Amino acid sequence: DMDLDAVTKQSVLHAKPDGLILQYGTAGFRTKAEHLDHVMFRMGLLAVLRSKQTKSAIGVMVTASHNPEEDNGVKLVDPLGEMLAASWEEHATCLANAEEEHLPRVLVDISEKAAVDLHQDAFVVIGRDTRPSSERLSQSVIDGVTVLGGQFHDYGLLTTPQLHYMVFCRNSKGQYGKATVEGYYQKLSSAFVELTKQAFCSGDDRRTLRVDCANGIGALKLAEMRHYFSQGLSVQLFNDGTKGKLNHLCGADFVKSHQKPPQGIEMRANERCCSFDGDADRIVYYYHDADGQFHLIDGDKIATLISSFLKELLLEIGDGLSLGVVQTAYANGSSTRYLEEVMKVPVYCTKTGVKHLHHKAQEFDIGVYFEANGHGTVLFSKAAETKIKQLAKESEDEKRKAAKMLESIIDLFNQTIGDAISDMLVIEAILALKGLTVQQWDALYTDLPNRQLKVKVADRQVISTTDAERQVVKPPGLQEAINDLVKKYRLSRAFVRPSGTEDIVRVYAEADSQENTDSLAYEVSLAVF
Ligand code: 16G
Ligand code: ZN
Repeated sequence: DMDLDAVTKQSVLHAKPDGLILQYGTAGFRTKAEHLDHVMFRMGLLAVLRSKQTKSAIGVMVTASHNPEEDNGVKLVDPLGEMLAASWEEHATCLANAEEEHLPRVLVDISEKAAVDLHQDAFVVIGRDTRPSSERLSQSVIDGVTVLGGQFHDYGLLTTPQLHYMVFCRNSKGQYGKATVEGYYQKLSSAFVELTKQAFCSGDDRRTLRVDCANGIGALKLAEMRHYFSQGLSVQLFNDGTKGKLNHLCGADFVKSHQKPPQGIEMRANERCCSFDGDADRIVYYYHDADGQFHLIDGDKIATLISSFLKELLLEIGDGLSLGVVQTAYANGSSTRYLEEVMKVPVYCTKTGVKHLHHKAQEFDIGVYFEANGHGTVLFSKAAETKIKQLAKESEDEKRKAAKMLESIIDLFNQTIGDAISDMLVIEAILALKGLTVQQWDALYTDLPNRQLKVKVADRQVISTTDAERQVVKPPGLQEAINDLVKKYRLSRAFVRPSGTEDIVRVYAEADSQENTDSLAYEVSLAVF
């Protein structure tokens, strides 16, 4: 049973600021670090209940991803390394906002509603990013775990995807990999070396990639890991956290939203660069050409490269395995058109947020999902994995070769969540195997000009949407107004949605020229007021 007196006593040391109300949003709780101590303690409590209920290890990650250094955040990771189930997001919100004196009652409520067996053991794994506040906050998580009698393992500094990987490893009894940082490095690196063998057989063809690490955790982990795959790829680290500030004028989110290179990286014409975000679960590529023009290769183009490679291999093995691509409304219209019309791959659109894409992608034998912002991965069904493993053993020649490559790719992807390090290795392997330059990759299709704007409104929740956030249902009249504006331009599209991470409404527009796109986005933002 729960020692509620102990909880009450401890909780006083992690007091909730008066009047503060927070929501478990798309990526957990996220706000100024100084407001989060009580949330961390309480998420430690909640992780114990979730662990008892699922009879599995549960993860707690302390990070605020691409947010400024002063912010922090926390999210729970479910047994298979997935995002926390939606019904528990509500429990998380209730628990985080409970007044001190109601805390015991709320814990009992959750246990009853979720039918938690309180006699079960609980195990929680904890990771954190490099923010100055993260160490202290993860200690508060530990306080919460221990006061309810939970066991824990604190991994200390980890990328978010590494924590997801650890959770899945622990719950799959070694089937997915070893639940250590070393195990993660070895699993991915040996898959990369195996996959790229053919590409590097002709002499020393070691490739170089410049990586902007957003002054975050990615730098530490990549610096440790690069020795494992150094025969095939040499990575040069920039914004490694020794000088600059986390996410400040750098990182994947900065590059994608400003559509310009980060500060602190030395670019050379036509050479590949990439940026991670602050917790290394997003990646975007870019380069500048001989005229100094900047070219961004976002999550949509990453999804396209990966899908076309997978599709070729699937044709080789000829086994009728289904391939699907999942995007959000932010996917560039050109990417969707290319995937559907040129590559003849089925494309689906879901709401923003990893959990939505992830669940849709699970419907296919092979489900590729990417957000335009560079978050994504590929999921392989159990049936697909079995089939591929069997073909890699039994079939011959070309078919066998393709099956073996797919086998390595299964190991190279982090199948719990988008992972910048894993995605980077997949992309580098594909480019090497196909002999593609970054320009050739970029030339697959031309992005439509696009623009995102933020609009401050009194209450962003007055806007509600449907059709994977592409249509407004409330307030009445707004969708009609957007339709009329969109009609004025060629190749145009626009939508608005309340942000799940900031107190704003986001506007997205696409059209035939940047000028028209900017006008459309501006006009739509006026209609939102
Ligand atoms: C979170 C989501 C990300 C999404 C973004 C949208 C996860 C792990 N992360 O960062 O996928 O693109 O929110 O933010 O789900 P927005 O709602 O403010 O546009
Ligand atoms: Zn992130």
